[in-house]
Amino acid sequence: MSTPLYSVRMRASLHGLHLAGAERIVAESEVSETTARLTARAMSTLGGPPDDVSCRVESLARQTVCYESLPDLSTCLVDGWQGGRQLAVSLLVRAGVVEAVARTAVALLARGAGPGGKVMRGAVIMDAATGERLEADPLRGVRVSRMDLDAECRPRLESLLSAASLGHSRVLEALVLAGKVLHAPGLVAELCWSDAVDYTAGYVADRKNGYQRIVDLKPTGDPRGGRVFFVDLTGTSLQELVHYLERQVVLFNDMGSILLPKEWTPADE
Ligand code: WAQ
Ligand code: MG
Repeated sequence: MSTPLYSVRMRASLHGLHLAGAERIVAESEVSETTARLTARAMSTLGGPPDDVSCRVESLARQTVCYESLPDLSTCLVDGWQGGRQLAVSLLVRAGVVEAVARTAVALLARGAGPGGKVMRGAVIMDAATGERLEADPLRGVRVSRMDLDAECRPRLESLLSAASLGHSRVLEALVLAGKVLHAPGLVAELCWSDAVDYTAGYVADRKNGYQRIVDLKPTGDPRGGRVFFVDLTGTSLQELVHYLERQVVLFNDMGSILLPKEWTPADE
């Protein structure tokens, strides 16, 4: 069991602008094929082809791997993105985020959280009680990395998601990312929606209620999106949190339930 695992990380850009990124953690025998697959994905990205693609392979010691389970996944059907944003605020408040802070975060992603309304490459870290932004670089934010499903769990999750009509790779990738984020020290909740113009869904995640998809969080055609990690750093530090998110290797060897979609109206509160 001492054979190393490999982290394979791809990023692609065009004229200096980020186009696509993806990563996997695989056994030695899978490295070549994974590299080829991620490169093919970079080359066929919407808005491409890129003028710069890098694919980095790095060995990881097995004893540093932390094995975890994925959270449950639920889906809330909402009537329009305004309703979706209202629901996101309610779910964040239930998770322990102060209401005014939750509203600030939604407004921040809506106008573009980077300098000048740009979309950030990574996530905002926000104090769940005060709304203070804690990430060191407001354009890059914090990038979550070094997480994946293990070889046995991946096909199981793929077939469950596709049976639930959630076979889009964004869902699986976001669930894995949120799964890691939820185990981070000091983490209270996460808010996310995509920056892809054709993808309006997002989610709120917290440890107790898991990954709660909200099918509509922005108007179609809107290129803005992002992630906010709400934190309470009592008992930990920003440095410890960021180190976990960027560096700790997490493999998921088990998953939660995939629940049936439910309608949500503001009266349900
Ligand atoms: N670490 C931190 N933040 C990231 C990362 C990362 N590895 N990757 C992306 N982000 C931030 C960045 O600001 C992006 O602009 C933003 O998140 C959105 O990224 O269940 O597709 O890859 O239907 O566009 C969620 C819903 C989809 C899926 C999320 O995000 C579902 C999505 P995207
Ligand atoms: Mg994107």
